[in-house]
Amino acid sequence: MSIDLSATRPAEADSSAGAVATHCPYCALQCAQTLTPTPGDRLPVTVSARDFPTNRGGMCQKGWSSAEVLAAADRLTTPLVRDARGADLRPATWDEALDMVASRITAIQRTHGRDAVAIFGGGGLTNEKAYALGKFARVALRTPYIDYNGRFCMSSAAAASNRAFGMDRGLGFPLADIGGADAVLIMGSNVAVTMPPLVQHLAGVRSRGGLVYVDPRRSATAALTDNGSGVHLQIVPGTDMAVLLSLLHVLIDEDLVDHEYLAARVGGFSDVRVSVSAWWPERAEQVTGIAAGALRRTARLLASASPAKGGAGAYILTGRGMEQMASGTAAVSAAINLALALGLPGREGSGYAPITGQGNGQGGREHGLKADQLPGYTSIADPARRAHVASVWGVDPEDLPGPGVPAVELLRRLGTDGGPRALLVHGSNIVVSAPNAGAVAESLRRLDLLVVADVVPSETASYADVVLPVTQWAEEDGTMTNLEGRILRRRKAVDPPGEARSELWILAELARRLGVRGFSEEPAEVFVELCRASAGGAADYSGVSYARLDAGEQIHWPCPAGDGSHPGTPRVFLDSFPTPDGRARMVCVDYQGPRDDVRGDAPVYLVTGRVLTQYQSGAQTRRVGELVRSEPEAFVELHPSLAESHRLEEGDLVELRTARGAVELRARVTDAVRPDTVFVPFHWLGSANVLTNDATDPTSGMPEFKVCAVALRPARANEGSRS
Ligand SMILES: Nc1nc2c(c(=O)[nH]1)N[C@H]1C(S)=C(S)[C@@H](COP(=O)(O)OP(=O)(O)OC[C@H]3O[C@@H](n4cnc5c(=O)[nH]c(N)nc54)[C@H](O)[C@@H]3O)O[C@H]1N2
Ligand SMILES: Nc1nc2c(c(=O)[nH]1)N[C@H]1C(S)=C(S)[C@@H](COP(=O)(O)OP(=O)(O)OC[C@H]3O[C@@H](n4cnc5c(=O)[nH]c(N)nc54)[C@H](O)[C@@H]3O)O[C@H]1N2
Ligand code: SF4
Ligand SMILES: [Mo]
Repeated sequence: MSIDLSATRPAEADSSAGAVATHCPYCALQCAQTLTPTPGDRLPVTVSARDFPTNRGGMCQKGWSSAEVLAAADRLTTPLVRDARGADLRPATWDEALDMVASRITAIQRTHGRDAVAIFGGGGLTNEKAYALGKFARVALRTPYIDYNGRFCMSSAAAASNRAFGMDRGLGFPLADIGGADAVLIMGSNVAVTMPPLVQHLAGVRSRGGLVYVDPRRSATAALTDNGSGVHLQIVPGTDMAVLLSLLHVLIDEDLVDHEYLAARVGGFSDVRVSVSAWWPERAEQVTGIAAGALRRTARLLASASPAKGGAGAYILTGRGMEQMASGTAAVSAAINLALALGLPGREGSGYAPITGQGNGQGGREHGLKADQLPGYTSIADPARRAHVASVWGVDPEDLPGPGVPAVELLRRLGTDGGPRALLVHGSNIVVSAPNAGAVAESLRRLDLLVVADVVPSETASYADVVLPVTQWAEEDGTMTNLEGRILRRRKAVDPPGEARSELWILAELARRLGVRGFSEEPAEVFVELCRASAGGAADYSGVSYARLDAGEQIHWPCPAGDGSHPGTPRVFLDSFPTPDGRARMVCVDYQGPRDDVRGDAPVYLVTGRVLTQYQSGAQTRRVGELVRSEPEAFVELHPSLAESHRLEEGDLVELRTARGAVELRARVTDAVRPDTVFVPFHWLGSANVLTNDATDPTSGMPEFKVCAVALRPARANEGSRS
């Protein structure tokens, strides 16, 4: 028998010789994995967890089951084209598919101008692919219309961080630093579900009773505050800002601010002090539903943990629960003001940070997927940066387009008069994940050309004229930048199936057909060019190389070239802030509630978010058997008293309706949500985003995913089964 086994499993696969060290395909924690090729087996690799400072040997179920997506039954293995609207997609050769895309782009641009073609990117793409896609938009298409799904994710935190600190790097410190803090305030980031291995880093603060968690739901992370580990503030949805303004009010009122730090390192405090003077905890209690006493105790807890008061340190961390609002930038500014008043940012053992989301949501915006940014996290409107990047790209700076528009606006303009008539989607499933998704589907139908590059036939791909099959994480080399701004290596373990090709090859081939040279299909070459283009920018990678990363994944940007020995920057702002005067800036912000607030005809708050065993639009995780068994379909969580008043029981179908659309979902009756609130996850077509509001933040372009007003009633389908 042993001879048979060795026949199907070559010797090198049985030893660890073929094993490859890489990182999980999904979220920004980028848990370290080892992939061992298993030729001849149903799954091409086995996945095991590797010890690393972020995941400490842990992985969640999505990471453990990630190999399943490599072998998905409907994995895309050949290009597909549609000969006419209404015709079925049919297999095609690469030449046929790429010729079709190039010739139709050329025709559309000839008739309607360069701006008639747009790109929508994704925060799951490697740094190399994100860079190549940004360059492709600006050099091969010469269109301003490029943006990405990171706009839905990190844009409010990024905008507020940039204006306060002059820089935005997710965590400006290694994740492990939070382990020593006396207090950690987490605003709407359900880490126990969205980054389970991260919870290990909260053990210290929980043992000291210092975890404060703000969420309208008693989520798994809220449960981490039980048994004296901390406190859960179960706020009225969309009122985080009122919590933050009143916490700052208490700090000032009780003279708990860090005067020395404010004098030395911060501008704008005197105005902010006036602006929060009306936010007595008793007033905030009316808005947030949190007792004034609890707000005062929270402010004192944070102050006593702060370095100024001799504490071991404090962190304020924000997540999508607070940021995905049309006032998200202001809310993050309120969080940063609070952190600055406590003297936390730029101090070892303390800080403010947003917890990033996608595997490379960080790198995506650093290398040019965002409408207004060039590589190195620099402004596309800055003449000096245009000149630098144009010289790396070998083009005239005058030929680079200017800033485009944020994602929601881009999607709205598709197919309208003067708007883009063609769209290339790389790494996003917008008909599931964009707000007011029904309107997005309408936009896609208006296009003359939709091209979707993906690993599986996503719901968005079903609208496409051309579908391009691409490689997945285990099939490619590259780099990813995790939630701590740490640059990681993604390494190839197996060949892709069928005709699936790397996006770098696809972009190089398309550029060539459009008459443009200078696109490499080799990740290592693209990385060298990316590093050069980033030189001198905020996210300076010019001192990084594959060789250095292969010797140890210790480098956090910025890492300028210098003499080649710059160690990178694990902790930012220790000496000063990268602002013109070296000081952080407080910004006055006014309280704003949800845009679509509850009213007579829509009396309940709808909040949206995630479950542990599904990822984003579900395109990947809905193809993994054990994850589907765990969460097979969308649902609505509602409180027993709300259920009773609508005569609803566990498992009943509930109709949810907003101004945007209506859905019917199964009820999960639970006292984990407030009686005035229902929760719906967004991982399925026809779930949360049929209902969500696409109003956006004026500064960041972030849509108001998290909170809107909804009407609910038993679905008609229940009536028959009930009587
Ligand atoms: N399992 C899983 N993990 C993931 C992902 C996934 O899809 N699935 N996606 C990854 C990505 S891209 C991201 S961005 C992160 C997101 O990670 P999180 O920010 O943790 O994710 P969400 O579940 O969207 O939202 C967090 C919480 O916000 C709460 N919330 C809703 N409204 C409000 C409000 O008004 N105020 C406050 N304070 N809280 C509110 C929700 O109840 C929810 O528990 O997760 C990453 N990890
Ligand atoms: N209601 C509501 N909606 C939300 C949110 C919310 O909290 N509530 N959260 C928002 C947030 S934070 C985010 S980040 C978005 C995410 O939502 P999406 O942008 O839809 O994210 P994914 O589902 O990860 O989509 C990635 C797609 O790219 C494919 N893919 C994977 N790797 C590659 C690759 O290398 N190349 C290419 N071309 N394709 C690849 C996957 O198969 C998948 O189809 O959703 C947003 N939508
Ligand atoms: S926590 Fe994130 S990176 Fe870690 S295994 Fe789960 S999905 Fe992957
Ligand atoms: Mo995200």
